[in-house]
Amino acid sequence: MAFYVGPWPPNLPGDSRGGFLGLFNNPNNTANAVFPPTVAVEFDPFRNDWDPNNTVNHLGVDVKSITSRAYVALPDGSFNGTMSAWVRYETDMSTLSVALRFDDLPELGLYNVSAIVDFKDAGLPPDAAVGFSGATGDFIERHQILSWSFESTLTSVAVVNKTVVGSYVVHEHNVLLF
Ligand SMILES: [Ca+2]
Repeated sequence: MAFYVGPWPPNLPGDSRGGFLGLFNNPNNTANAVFPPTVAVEFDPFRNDWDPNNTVNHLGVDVKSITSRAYVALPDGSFNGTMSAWVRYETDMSTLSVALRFDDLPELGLYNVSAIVDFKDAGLPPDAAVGFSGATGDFIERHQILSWSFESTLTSVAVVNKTVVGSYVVHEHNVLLF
């Protein structure tokens, strides 16, 4: 699953099923003509061809591509139980940083990844959508967003739907995002 920032209003890119998380077009499909600019933080428990080859589970920052610009490898089997994640964007440094804690496996400590991301260069419009999206496919997982919050120093943030009953079926994968 992924937390993302993308165009508003959000729509489903063509051929973005499976491991493309419903966020990125399959770049191998020549029928795709529209590539919505999207920046995402992926919590990925399934290794596809485009994923890092030294790990299965990883936490990645994706910028207009399903291939992560930066990632951190996570232990096998760690995407289980309750987790907490913090996503932060520092405008001055154009840096997107993510911290992930496995609440049920505290001995693992914190995992961090960060990447230089310029939202304007990424093509994101001034009005952007923020939310969650998940993969589809033959392997079933259950992701539950137990709680999340969003803060911005901008004055014009419209909360369209603050009720999140996040239980979409796609491994037990409970995430608290702050
Ligand atoms: Ca994947």
